[in-house]
Amino acid sequence: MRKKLLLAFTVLALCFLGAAVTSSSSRAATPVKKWGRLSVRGTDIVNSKGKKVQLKGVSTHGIAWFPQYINTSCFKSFRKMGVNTIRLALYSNPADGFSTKLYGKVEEGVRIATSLGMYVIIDWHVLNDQNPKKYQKRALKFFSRMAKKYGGQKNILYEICNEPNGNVTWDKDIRPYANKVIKRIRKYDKKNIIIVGTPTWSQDVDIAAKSPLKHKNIAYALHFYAATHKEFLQQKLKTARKAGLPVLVSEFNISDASGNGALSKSSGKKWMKLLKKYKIGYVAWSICNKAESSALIKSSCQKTGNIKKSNLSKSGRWIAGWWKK
Ligand code: IDC
Repeated sequence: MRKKLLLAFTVLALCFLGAAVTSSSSRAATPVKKWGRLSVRGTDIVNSKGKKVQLKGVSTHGIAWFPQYINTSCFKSFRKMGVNTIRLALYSNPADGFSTKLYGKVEEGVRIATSLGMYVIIDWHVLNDQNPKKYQKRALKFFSRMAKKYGGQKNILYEICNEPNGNVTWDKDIRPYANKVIKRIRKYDKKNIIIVGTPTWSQDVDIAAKSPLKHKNIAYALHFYAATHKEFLQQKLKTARKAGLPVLVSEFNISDASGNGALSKSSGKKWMKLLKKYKIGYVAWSICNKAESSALIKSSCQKTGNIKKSNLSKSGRWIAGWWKK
């Protein structure tokens, strides 16, 4: 009799404990639960209730090079630090690792971010291929596949050309490319935000502002590396905003533009203040431990999950200081 009572008591106690644990983990609403589907209204990105929100994200490095960071524990550790968005960078240039075999990796990343209630940016990472038109056919196929799969989800953003550069113009190249890709995505996904890169490594938002696209829920990319890009680029942002352009900083670091070199915290601080003033979201480059100063993880750290603040590099720690502000 005593034994039975003890058993019943233990079972009951375990049930209580279980309930307490589940309710405490589900009590902390995920970013997507809190904000729902995002959209663009005027110059701002707003949540499902129309309130301005500021995305705080981290970008993978090229997923051909650092696929190991695409795992639940890794994304979760960034969420814990205050990150609400993951960007998955798929370089579109074969010399930079592009392969259709990586589509599965992108999808794995989307699945993980979704299960964690995080926003996810699917980034077609045009860089050394310069002109997004170069692999336009491939981009159309890629985004058809993604939009068909994820068009019904609330947490998806598409970035259709990371950084056009070289002899590429907004009117001749990027705008026509964007119109084609946006039209294709909108066949399957009527609402989620599409981010469009701008000329000169996604710096010329002032030029895009002169002839913006006619579609809804479009944001324009501004990328900065604070040790290189200072007042000159901030001025472009101000000009674009004045003209009514919705801008998102879908990539930045406080290193120099090579992704390496000395950090500039003072320039970084000016940027952060400006972004806060406008409530512009920002996504840090990049989740890896490569020996370059823009890597967010210390190069001595071999962990690919359960990342703590103490595992972050100098740039990582500085940037992480803004995530909970
Ligand atoms: C850099 C990586 C570097 C890699 C190189 C490949 O940090 O390890 O060897 O790409 O070309 C960007 C790009 C981003 C760059 C980054 C730093 O979007 O792909 O990553 N950067 O150069 N724009 C400005 C800087």
